[in-house]
Amino acid sequence: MNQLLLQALSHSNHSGPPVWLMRQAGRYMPQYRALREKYSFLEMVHNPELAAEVTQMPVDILGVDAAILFSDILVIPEALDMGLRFDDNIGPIIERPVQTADDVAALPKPNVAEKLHFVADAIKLLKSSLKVPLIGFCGAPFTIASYMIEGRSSRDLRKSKKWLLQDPKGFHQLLECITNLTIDYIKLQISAGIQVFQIFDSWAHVLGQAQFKEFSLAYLQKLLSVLKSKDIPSILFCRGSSVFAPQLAAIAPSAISLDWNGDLAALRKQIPGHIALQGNLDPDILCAPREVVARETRSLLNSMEKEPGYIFNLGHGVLPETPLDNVKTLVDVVKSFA
Ligand code: 1CP
Repeated sequence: MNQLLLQALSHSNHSGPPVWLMRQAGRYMPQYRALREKYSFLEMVHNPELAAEVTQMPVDILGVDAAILFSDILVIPEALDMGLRFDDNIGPIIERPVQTADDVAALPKPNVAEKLHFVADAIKLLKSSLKVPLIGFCGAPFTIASYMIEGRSSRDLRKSKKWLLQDPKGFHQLLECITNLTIDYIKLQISAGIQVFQIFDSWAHVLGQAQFKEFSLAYLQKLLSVLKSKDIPSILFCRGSSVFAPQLAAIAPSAISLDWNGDLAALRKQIPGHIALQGNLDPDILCAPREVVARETRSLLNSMEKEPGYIFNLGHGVLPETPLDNVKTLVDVVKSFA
């Protein structure tokens, strides 16, 4: 069993850093695209055998040090029967978004373990075959709320921000509802066998510091307390994590995953040493010529040399147009850095 990720999370890795990539299983991979010709994204997510096969793909093809469960953060609104679908051009669409506190009160109260049993089934299948740690995940309540309100991906989250400014109480009711379901979802993944858990707050960067504290951090803290009580190492990723790092450090996750805007070595000096760091290569670099990929990867590795709590990753997910060979180059460069 490859223990590098768990060692880095406990600051005891004295060889080269572990590497895995957000969105390491996805459309940039020809093997993934071949499966997608036969099945829709949601069919793959709902089918434990297919989800396990795709989770395993980057471990076999790239040689990464961790697998992340193939699923999506939006299974929570799906469990609320909000009419989730994925359009190849638009991305996720939620047919029946929530607009008022009354809409929140009218949401169903699903049994998460029943509705999302396919996630537990995929984890159980993977447990017997994987030779690297399996990362479970969920969306941060604020990020999930934003999709539930906007109905699809939106650059500025105007409706969500209008709501939280006009009716903070109603907005908190929505966040509470999502948080309670997510706690059940985290417990489901832990009992099925995940070893590490990452929380994605992909839209946190639209919030100011005080808004982040009130509408995101407070709920992230609730999710972290569940992970802590079960001794599962946690990684917090935000778009905006370079800016929110002091606030994130205050709720003490095992690791913070940094976006690419911050200088990782400089942030290392600011973030308390007991918190591991993950990141933060700009995903666009992976679309550059291969020598640029190798040079930038080495440069980041050199800046974090001898850091026992460092996990190599990107500052956000692999872009669909990324050449597979460039991703292989990145992983090879990290693996040859002793
Ligand atoms: O085949 C396809 O077209 C599907 C593309 C795809 C994939 C591969 C989507 C749709 N989701 C996923 C898998 C996924 N999503 C994983 C597991 C696989 C892996 O990482 O290797 C994870 C962890 C996620 C998490 C996720 N989904 C986030 C958080 C991370 C991030 O990218 O910020 C978000 C925001 C989503 C929503 C979502 N699902 C899919 C898309 C294209 C999006 C983003 C839409 C947007 O930008 O608003």
